[in-house]
Amino acid sequence: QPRAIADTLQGVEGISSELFGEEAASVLGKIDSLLILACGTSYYAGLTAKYWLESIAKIQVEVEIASEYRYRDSVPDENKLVVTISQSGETADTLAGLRHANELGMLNSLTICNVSTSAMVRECMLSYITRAGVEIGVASTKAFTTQLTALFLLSLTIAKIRGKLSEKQEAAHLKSLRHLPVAISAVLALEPQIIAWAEEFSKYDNALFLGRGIHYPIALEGALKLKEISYIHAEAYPAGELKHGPLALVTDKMPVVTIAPKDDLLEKLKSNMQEVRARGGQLYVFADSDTQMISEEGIHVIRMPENYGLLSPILHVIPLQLLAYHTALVRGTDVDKPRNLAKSVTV
Ligand code: F1P
Repeated sequence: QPRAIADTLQGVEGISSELFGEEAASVLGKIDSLLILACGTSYYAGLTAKYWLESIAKIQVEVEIASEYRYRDSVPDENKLVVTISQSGETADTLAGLRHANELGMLNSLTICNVSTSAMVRECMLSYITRAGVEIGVASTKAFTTQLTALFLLSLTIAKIRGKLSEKQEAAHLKSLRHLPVAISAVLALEPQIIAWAEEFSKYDNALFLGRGIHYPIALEGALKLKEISYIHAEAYPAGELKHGPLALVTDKMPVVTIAPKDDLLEKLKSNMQEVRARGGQLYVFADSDTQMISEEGIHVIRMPENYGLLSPILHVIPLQLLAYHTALVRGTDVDKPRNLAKSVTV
């Protein structure tokens, strides 16, 4: 993943619309909202990007599951940018969503895609090609982190066009982006601790994943990875939703993976964690290095090497991918070719 991200950032000297193609200056200059369409892991990349686009570029964003979008008559808006996200660029549902938006009159389109020769790139006006390389496994991993990298660049680009990005902010964001490969290498060094968790984790039949804010989509992705390759039933919730239903599932047989970076939502998240502990649920917490955590039985903590601010989701997803991977290895499932799934869903 460090190399895939470094490759995806190759040639990025500064933030400029040209990163997205020749016509990008005119297209990105006239848009006033975005509609993101994608499936599976790519959809979760879109949900994460919504936070960046809103907070950095101050622009309105809708994120839709592509397989559902085409069955709606959404209100056409010619100043909307339709953004598709796809590893393969051939996913039938995402292509159908794009065509549906085009038919409704929304013609400005951009794709974040890993395959430059794909249908998605041909059909979209603008593109950013991620350089994740070939993904052997069906379950997306480096495709996801490179998509997030490209979506962060898109957020910065739209922010700059809209006059919402100072030179100082641009330089600071670029510095953080360029440091990502090193930061990810440090996260990968957590693997022995995750292997130890996977031994325990593999004995469960169900798992919950909790996150808040920008880390909620990362919780969704962590649950999806676990489902896809270890076949453990996993669901993700924004932690505040626990008390609206899922808390009924929490017993000492329910592990609860919690993404707990040190941010403004941490105190609220801690009270959600107490609700879990009070029902006997085992907490598996990914905290930041300086997060204050109570040390008690039933709370397992792995600390991330550094707090990564706005780009923290890119780091926090890596241990979740590793947890799914090692849990699957312990359970003896095929991590590259999960049953019933295809790498590219073209029908
Ligand atoms: C979307 C997706 C992947 C998933 C699997 C099935 O593909 O849902 O996220 O891992 O491969 O398809 P894509 O549009 O990103 O190629």
